[in-house]
Amino acid sequence: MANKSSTPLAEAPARSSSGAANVPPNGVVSTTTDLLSSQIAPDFDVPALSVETLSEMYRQALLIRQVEEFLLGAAEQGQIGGAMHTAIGHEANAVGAAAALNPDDYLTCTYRGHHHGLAHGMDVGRAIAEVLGRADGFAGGKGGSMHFVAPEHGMMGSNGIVGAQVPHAAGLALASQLRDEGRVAITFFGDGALFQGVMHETFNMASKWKLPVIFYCENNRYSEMTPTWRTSSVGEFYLFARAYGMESVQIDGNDAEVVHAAVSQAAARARAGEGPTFIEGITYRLAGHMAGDLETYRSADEIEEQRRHDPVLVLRNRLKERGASDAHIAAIDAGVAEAVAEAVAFAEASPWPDPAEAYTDVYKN
Ligand SMILES: Cc1ncc(C[n+]2csc(CCOP(=O)(O)OP(=O)(O)O)c2C)c(N)n1
Ligand SMILES: [Mg+2]
Repeated sequence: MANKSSTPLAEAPARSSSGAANVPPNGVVSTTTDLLSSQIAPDFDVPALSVETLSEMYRQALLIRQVEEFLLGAAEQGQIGGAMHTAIGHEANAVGAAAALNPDDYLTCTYRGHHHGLAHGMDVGRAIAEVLGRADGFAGGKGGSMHFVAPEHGMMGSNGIVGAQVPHAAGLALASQLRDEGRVAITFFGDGALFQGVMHETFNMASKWKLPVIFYCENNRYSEMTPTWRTSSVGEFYLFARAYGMESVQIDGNDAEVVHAAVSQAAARARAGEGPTFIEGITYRLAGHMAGDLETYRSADEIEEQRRHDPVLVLRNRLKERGASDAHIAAIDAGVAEAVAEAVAFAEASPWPDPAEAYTDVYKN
């Protein structure tokens, strides 16, 4: 059964019989902040991906990381209007899922969605331009970081309202089902979103109607500045879905190969008319909740510990284990650095939107 091909950067402590190394007083488990996602072993087979596929996933994860590091710096210099949330540390959830789906499958996600948009094929220069509020952005600079949208890539919208993108995905899945399109909808949300009522209405309806939708919880153990173990009555989030008669799994969300396997299975189930799957990807936010977060609510030691299972390094190590040469990896690194520099230059050269544009696309024409 358990067949995890993951090799973490360093040996992780074994899970205790109760499921976690340190269980807080209220007894919750996968919500604890000191759980390394490498401690989660999937109870399904994880097929080994080719070096070619792993290389592409590593390239994407590194590119996403470097784009977001640039954006954090730009935000600190006051170049970005509004709130900006990075997914530094979450990259494997995006690249593993995107590699398992078709380019025209539907996607919705949260305000923390740069990684999903980029993994789903959005142009890097235009994505950065959107965050910088420039005319070449995907929404002409009007959406910004929190409202990535690119229907031509199946990216139907990120959303600043916690949980709101989840019923949207069920609606897209219903449309696909009614039109017999064969398209799957995947929606990403955080652990904090699980306490919104609309999530549970959606789970019930999607399960009852066997909608082709994948509910993917990026459990980073924090809802803004609050550790989820302080607020959740349930320790293992994937169990919520079982109450709705839905398949659900808990996986290492920092291991793109495991994510790929879980999403592939969920997509096959959805396309076969067998309904939704809930995936709980255990991950960790290595940067603040948003640019400017002082991070007084967690210790530097906790973050350092979690860096041992940084998803970008997991992919790099996996490539080495599978025989990729140092030169091969160095060539990917150089290509990413060049691509990011080009994209940044494009975005920074993009003009500001014409002020008259402020009144267009506000309502449907
Ligand atoms: C309906 C609603 N309530 C509250 C907020 C404020 N808020 C923004 S992000 C956030 C935390 C969400 O945490 P989680 O779902 O775990 O996602 P994460 O930010 O960790 O990725 C909250 C409460 C909001 N945007 N929308
Ligand atoms: Mg969270």
